[in-house]
Amino acid sequence: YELMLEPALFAHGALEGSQLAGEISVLEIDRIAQNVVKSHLETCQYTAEELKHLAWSLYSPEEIRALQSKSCEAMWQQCSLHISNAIQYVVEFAKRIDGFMELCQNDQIILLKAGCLEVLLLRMIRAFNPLNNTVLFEGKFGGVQMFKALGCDDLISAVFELGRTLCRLQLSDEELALFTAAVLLSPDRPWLTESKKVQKLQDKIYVALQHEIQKKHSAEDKLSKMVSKLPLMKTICNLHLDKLEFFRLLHPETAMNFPPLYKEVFN
Ligand code: CLR
Repeated sequence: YELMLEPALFAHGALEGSQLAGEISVLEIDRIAQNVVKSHLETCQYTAEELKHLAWSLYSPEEIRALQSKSCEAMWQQCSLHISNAIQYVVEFAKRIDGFMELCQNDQIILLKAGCLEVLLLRMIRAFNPLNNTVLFEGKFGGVQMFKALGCDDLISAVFELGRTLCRLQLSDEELALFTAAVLLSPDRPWLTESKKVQKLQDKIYVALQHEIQKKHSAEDKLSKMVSKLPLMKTICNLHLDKLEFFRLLHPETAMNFPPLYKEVFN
């Protein structure tokens, strides 16, 4: 019940009357942008400041070797734990986006299940250093070799490739916040019962994103570049599901002990 209160408090009743049907006012765009950016900053796990400091701590070659010599099962267990932990923050992000909690619970779950890995991959750019091709893993930065024990070289190199291409877009936290919200609120996810409602929310977020980009760039240009990365993200999500399925066949015992949230999202 508590979670229903917040959006109610935010809604500007007076504003609605002044709006033409279907038209979004600048005030509403600003309100949406503010809500989404605030939700992102509150739930993004690391502040920009923290990440700037962490970028200096790289794994030593010995530490990389130690990670590489772990068993496949141990490394999967470790990675699934971190992914599951990061998903919890994405769930919290979704809950704080105005309108999300007003969707039926069925749709909330569908959107999170379908979108959380994509959001995670987008959020990764904050923890990705394109200068030396490294990503933050357990407090330090390391390259693809770190994940050798997983036996998923193609998946890992696709993730790093995505990291590099996304970093080239130089997204601000505001742009990242709005883009991840738009990805989460994708009306084309299978089995949605109220996709019209989701569509309306996503439309407004895209308008806000366009508005945000326009402050510095030509919006059409950057927005279309951002949207053009979505297919690669989908490919990575499917590749991850394939790898997980294969791992489950080889090591059913370990897979059974994966974190419940990871299992629920990717079952
Ligand atoms: C993404 C941004 C989050 C913090 C975070 C936590 C875990 C990280 C993830 C980020 C990026 C991708 C990551 C993951 C742990 C393992 C995973 C590095 C930085 C790599 C790509 C391995 C995936 C292995 C699968 C086969 C399970 O705010």
